[in-house]
Amino acid sequence: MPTTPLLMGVVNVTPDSFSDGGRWLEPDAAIAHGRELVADGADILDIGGESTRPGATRPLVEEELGRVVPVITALAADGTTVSVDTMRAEVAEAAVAAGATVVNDVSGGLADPRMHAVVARSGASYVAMHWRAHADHMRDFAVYDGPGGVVAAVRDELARRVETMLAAGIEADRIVLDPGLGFAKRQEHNWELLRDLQPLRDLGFPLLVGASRKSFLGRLLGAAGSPRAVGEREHANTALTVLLAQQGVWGLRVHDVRAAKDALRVLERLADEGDRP
Ligand code: PMM
Repeated sequence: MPTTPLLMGVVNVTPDSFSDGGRWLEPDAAIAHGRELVADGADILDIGGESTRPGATRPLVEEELGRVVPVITALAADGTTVSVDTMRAEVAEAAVAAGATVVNDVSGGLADPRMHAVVARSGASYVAMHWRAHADHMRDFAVYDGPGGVVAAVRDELARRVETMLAAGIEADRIVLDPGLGFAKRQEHNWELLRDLQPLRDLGFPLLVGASRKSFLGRLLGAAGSPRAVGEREHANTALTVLLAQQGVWGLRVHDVRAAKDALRVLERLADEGDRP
């Protein structure tokens, strides 16, 4: 049985995230929500101040800083492991100064040329996700026509990101990779990646996967043309939690930590054979 994945609980301090936009925009609400997720079993809290929903426009850097820094400061002061979900080096730097120890960059460094240098200096762990373009035009980049399709393309593009990270001085043991479900991916691309994560694992880095509440699950569960509502996709995510845990992923980025934790507890109990006669 592989080791149990870490659960990264999502705290979106945004007005417009697809999954929970606006619910935790006030710092106190976001902090309280983060504490709830820790009580539910989150190992890491991922604090984000920019929505990456398809078509989203970017906040000003000052807005993003104003959203995430107070929340990170409070949650890190609790002793919780905090990750900042940002594509901006300036925000990553401020977040680490406020107590974050993980930088989760959905662009893998492509959105901000200073990111890798800042992460290298910071000593933080670095989650580099597969990404091709900002949310307002990422749909145009969801084309994977080469040999090996989406799986080979994601593997090769992440491998190139790793080279630039290492060259910038981010040590290998600080790097985590993420296939970037839903980012410049059509429905079928997400399923192909979930079906075949092994080539990404073969790159030799821990994997984080974020499937929670994403539209490919809504499309699967809904009727033609009307995806299942965001809050009603949890059982499907639980199925993926089990699948991905059994494949030995390092971490799962989830909104409903309690549901994911319950699934992991079942797997852990099954792996504990102490009750065999
Ligand atoms: N997905 C979202 C945001 N940040 N970070 C990583 N590493 N992986 C993801 O899949 C990912 C992410 C979008 O989801 P949200 O709007 O619910 O936060």
